[in-house]
Amino acid sequence: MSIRYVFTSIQLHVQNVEYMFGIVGVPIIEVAMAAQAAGIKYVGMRNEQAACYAASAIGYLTGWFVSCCPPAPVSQADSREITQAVRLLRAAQRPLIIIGKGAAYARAEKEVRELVEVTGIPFLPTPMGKGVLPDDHPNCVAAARSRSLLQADVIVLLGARLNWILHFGFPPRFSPHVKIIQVDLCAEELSNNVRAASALLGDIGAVVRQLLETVRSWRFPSDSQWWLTLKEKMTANAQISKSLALRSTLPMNYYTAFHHISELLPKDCIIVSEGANTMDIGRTMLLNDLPRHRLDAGTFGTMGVGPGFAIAAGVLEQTQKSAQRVVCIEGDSAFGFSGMEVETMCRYKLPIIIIVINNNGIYSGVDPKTWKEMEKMGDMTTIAPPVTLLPEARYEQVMSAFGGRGYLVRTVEELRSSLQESLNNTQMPSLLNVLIDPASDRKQQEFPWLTRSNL
Ligand SMILES: Cc1ncc(C[n+]2csc(CCOP(=O)(O)OP(=O)(O)O)c2C)c(N)n1
Ligand SMILES: [Mg+2]
Repeated sequence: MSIRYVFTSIQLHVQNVEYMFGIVGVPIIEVAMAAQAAGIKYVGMRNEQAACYAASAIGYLTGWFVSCCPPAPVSQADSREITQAVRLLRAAQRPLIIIGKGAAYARAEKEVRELVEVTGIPFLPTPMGKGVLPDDHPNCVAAARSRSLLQADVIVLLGARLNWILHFGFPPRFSPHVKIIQVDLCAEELSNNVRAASALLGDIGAVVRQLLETVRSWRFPSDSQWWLTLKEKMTANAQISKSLALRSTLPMNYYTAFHHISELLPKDCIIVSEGANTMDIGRTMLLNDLPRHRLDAGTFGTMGVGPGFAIAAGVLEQTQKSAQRVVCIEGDSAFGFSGMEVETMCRYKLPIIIIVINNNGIYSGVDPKTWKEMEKMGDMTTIAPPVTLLPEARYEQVMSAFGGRGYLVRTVEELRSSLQESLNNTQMPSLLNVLIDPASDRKQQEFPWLTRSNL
């Protein structure tokens, strides 16, 4: 083993690196061995891409980013900007706080909760901002997302980027007159896409504390027209989701599957998710109670992140005394990107439950009978709709191939019993292959412009 490799791994150890994810081959094997000898946990993955996703998730979950540098100074915003922000906030008719992943990264949950509870302003979490405050917090207006974005006149943006997830901050999803109070640690993000009415550069926790000190006892009235509008919309949307969730026809739809999953999931489990409908609907139906307990395809909507994220979370959970399950909810297409990482999960006996929401395709698919009929028509490369995947593929057998528990699920009863069994089985990972209606869709969207196909 070369001196250089040993030196590298010892350096990593000195820099507090605890985990290394990778794939070895000559001449890298020695690096992994030296890392192990230096006390670093080496997790052998099946694909470098998944290894990178796992490493990034470890950083996010543990708060360990660049420990080779001295701790970064906690920066505060310019006090004149704070005064301006509070002036805007106090004049707002329809204020909204958007809690982004940056607030989770900054571990600012205490300060953000105080801001929400002192001011009484409604809040909306971004996908990975979910859980900074619990999704069932009375000020959470996620169930009236479109309405709150469209009509808010002043938005406090806490560590969230105005990218496609937030429709770039543009009309028709936002009011053209909306005033953004933007809090971010990253100077380049300020006024990105929409010019901030107040740009607060600094650590989210520290800046929110500044806002709290200046806003003092001002409170947005809970009997305002804004709150009434939002509550009305939330009730109406909740009723639509509920009626879809309670349908008992088979195959299940997305809402029914998620309703039963959400009833059984422990509040403190880490939820990982990717897919299109699977991720979007799951986001609204599966509640988060704790910060940094949801990992999903987030900013870039990149498929393939799920298993790597789940492995990182699983490795961390495995070291806890009361290890919680990591629940990885995958669309059937999304699962295909990094599916071989199931072997990694089984090799290390990680506490992971994969739930594949299987609709035979990307957004939708066809049933086995239609597929057979299409096959009779000729060459499938010219006939099969590009979104389709093999109907009723047996993804659960990928798990059983490596010694984990695989379940084929068609009914609500099977879903509930297999999930319960998987939650009780702390020895091995499991995979539930949940066959849903290939034509199941999202409930009607008020603004389908980013999810609508041009077909
Ligand atoms: C790396 C990458 N390739 C392709 C895509 C395009 N894409 C968007 S969502 C998606 C998969 C959606 O299907 P599925 O995971 O089965 O979820 P469903 O909508 O069917 O529930 C794909 C391939 C992407 N987002 N990322
Ligand atoms: Mg699918």
